[in-house]
Amino acid sequence: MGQFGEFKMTHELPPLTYDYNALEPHIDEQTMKLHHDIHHNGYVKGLNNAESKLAEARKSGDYGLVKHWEREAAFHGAGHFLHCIFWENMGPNCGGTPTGNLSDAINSKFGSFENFSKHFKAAGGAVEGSGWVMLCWNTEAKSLEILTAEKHQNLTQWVSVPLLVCDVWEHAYYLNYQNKRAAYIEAFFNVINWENVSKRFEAAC
Ligand code: MN3
Repeated sequence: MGQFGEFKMTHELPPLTYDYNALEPHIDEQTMKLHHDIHHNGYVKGLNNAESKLAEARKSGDYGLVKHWEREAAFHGAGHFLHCIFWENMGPNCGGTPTGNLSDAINSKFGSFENFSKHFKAAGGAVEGSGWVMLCWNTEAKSLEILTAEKHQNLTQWVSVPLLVCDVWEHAYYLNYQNKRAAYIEAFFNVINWENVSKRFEAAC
């Protein structure tokens, strides 16, 4: 790292905790492999690069490119952290419906699980271009919310903690579902690890 040897590359691609083919037939092996190893890894590299450039700027006092690197940190950082949640939100032999406090909170906010899933699927289908649909916990309002993101970092309520995130970039589904994003989101519900979502909910609220 030359003169900036004190900077540590802190972000790493986390390994999947299940096989690339474990989510078949809902999400295919090749999509998982490309998505995790290539796409997600690109965000890890991009975030580390942006953070190293910002560290250099602090050291040199030259903030001429600060706007650019802050934008890069937002895009790649949001991309990295959302994918970390996404992989853990899914699993083999999952799907079904939530239980316990999360189930109660979903029923209380949305009326029923069915109402929640209709809203979530519609919002995911309506994301313009590349983005995400998420179930979040708003830490100020103390309330569950369905929010969407364009790219990774645009559109949000800043105080929200993502609990369940669904990647609706074309790289998440195009090999298997082509243009049928709705069919992919429908299939995503068969691999949701509600235990992981519940764990995130209990930690956030
Ligand atoms: Mn992705």
